[in-house]
Amino acid sequence: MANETASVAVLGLGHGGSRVAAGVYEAFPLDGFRITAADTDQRALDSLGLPNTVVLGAEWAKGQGCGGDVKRGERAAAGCRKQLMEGFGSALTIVVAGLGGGAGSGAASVVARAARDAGSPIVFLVTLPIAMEGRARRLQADESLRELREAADTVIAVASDNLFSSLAPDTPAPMAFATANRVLAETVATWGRLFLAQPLFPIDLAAVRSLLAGGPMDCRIGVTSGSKDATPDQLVEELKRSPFLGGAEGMANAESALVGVVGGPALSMGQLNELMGRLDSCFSPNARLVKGGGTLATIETGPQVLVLTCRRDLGGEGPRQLDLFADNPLISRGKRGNGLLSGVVAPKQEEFRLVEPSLGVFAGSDPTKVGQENLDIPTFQRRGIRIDLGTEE
Ligand SMILES: Nc1nc2c(ncn2[C@@H]2O[C@H](COP(=O)(O)OP(=O)(O)OP(=O)(O)O)[C@@H](O)[C@H]2O)c(=O)[nH]1
Ligand SMILES: [Mg+2]
Repeated sequence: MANETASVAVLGLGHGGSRVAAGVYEAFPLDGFRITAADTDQRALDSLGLPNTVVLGAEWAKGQGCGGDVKRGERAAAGCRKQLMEGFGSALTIVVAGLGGGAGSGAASVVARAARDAGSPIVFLVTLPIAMEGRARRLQADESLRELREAADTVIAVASDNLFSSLAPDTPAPMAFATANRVLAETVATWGRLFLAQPLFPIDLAAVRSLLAGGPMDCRIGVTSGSKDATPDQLVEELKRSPFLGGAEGMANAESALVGVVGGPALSMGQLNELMGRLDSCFSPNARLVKGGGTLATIETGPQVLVLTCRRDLGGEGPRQLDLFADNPLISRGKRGNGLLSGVVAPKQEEFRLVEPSLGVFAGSDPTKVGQENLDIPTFQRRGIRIDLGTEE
């Protein structure tokens, strides 16, 4: 964790992400956050009242949205890489975007690759569309998420459905999004504060990454607003009502979780201990908890709690069964015959994609050369041998 002289960069991408960034700016003005919003849509950006905005692809996107075209979003962001990277010197960059559209999704992958190349600490907090936005949008968001996870290792994806299922059906639509934006802004702010705080016990990105490792995770977030004089029990009750969390069940079902508490300078070890004890009891004894706690001089409210729960995402259907033998004429199955393995469905081993010649762990070491050949590069790559995977004529 950094100290109070450090800053945290918040970067909102696309319309949804920018609105969350604006929410952080409005609600947490003193926190040492460096807040920027970037979108191709100039009017949407102008309506936010943020001092730092980046109009992506201004020369050719003409200040318009991308109409859900991720490639346009990517192209627009690629031309503004420098501006998007301006906060990379901070202790942490937190990127927020709603996946499923064009600008935010496209820009997120550009920013992820830029941060990876620069070695900058970065967290992505992204939302997945609500079911009623349609299957096409959801599939597009899934694809954007897959790409993002390839380029970045700290990606927290929360399902907007979790939020909307916790609201009354007669909640007006604008209020529903306003609630989402408020909760996401509080999450970003508490997350940033945890990284800026004087640690009572520290939390770092490696610990967060360890929660997200091991396959796609179904993540939920819960946050409290820091009401003054709230008792530990009241804070836990407030946390359970946090709309993205899924209530007490959301915590009880978690396989692992981050539990962070950040308070003002008066927060004592005793208070922290009591609060952590109450929070512990919300989780299964088998859940792996990563904890952090600290204080920040700028906090005048009561302690704020942030919880990120993780559970392996089985896509709601359990592990998918793949037919290993579908295209193998030597093995008959189903109506094709009565072979020994007839009807067998077995899991399929993923195939490694062939990559550019790579030095792998030998990168940066002195090459072992014989003549012109670098023996640190695998032979099949060095000699350009094509491996017959049985997929080409
Ligand atoms: N939290 C939040 N999510 C939003 C909001 N508006 C849209 N979303 C979600 O974010 C997803 C992407 O929408 P936008 O952010 O409007 O899209 P964009 O990135 O601006 O992309 P284009 O408009 O296609 O250029 C949507 O499918 C919604 O699920 C909002 O105000 N708040
Ligand atoms: Mg837009």
